[in-house]
Amino acid sequence: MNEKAILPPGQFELDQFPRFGLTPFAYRYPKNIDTISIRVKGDVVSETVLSDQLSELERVDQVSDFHCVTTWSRRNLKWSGYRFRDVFESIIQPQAQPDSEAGFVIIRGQDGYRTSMQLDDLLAADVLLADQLNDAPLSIEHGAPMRLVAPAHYGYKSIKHVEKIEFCCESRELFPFGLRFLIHARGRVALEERSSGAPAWLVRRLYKPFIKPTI
Ligand SMILES: Nc1nc2c(c(=O)[nH]1)N[C@H]1C(S)=C(S)[C@@H](COP(=O)(O)O)O[C@H]1N2
Ligand SMILES: [Mo]
Repeated sequence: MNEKAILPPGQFELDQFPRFGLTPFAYRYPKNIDTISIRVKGDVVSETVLSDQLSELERVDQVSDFHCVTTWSRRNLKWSGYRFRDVFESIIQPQAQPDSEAGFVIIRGQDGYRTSMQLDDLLAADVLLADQLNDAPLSIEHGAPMRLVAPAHYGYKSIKHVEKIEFCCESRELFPFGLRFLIHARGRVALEERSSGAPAWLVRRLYKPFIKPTI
């Protein structure tokens, strides 16, 4: 992924890594950045809080590229944290016991921003719950105390300041009807799943005027 000189379709390389958020969220900062506390809820047998047990898992360092749907990419970010798959298998499955049908997962940040991912996609080896970026503790700008990193998906799936993970047996719409086209249920970068409904080229063009003011 990182060695390749070519970026995914429709992306251009940025020489910085800005904090980015949709306007309602961009200036909302998390209340708690000192302790990790992520509630696992939804279609589970018992609600569980992820916190100190995470540090018993294998720490994983990973260099990956980050792709915002508005078309900028930042290459070679060095993340450190825990594989979502390890968190799922070692803590979530035994403790929370999600329903075996719960393949739709809603992840929410302390600022209220949320997204959904398919459990299958979250279990990919490169999906992390990260607490470090470029050898330093994650800053508030980039998602302290812990964020999701899903490099194969557009940035809007990589929730910062994660506070809740909800397992659901049924999928749900998270955006109001008129804004739904802005996101895609899976959001895979390689397939240019930028939007639901609108063609990728149109979405790229729509975002163009917003790139400068938002980075
Ligand atoms: N909690 C939260 N997570 C979020 C967002 C947000 O506004 N709030 N924005 C998303 C979008 S659209 C992108 S591109 C990335 C940007 O990550 P960065 O701010 O670390 O660059 O965060 C994603 N995760
Ligand atoms: Mo984004």
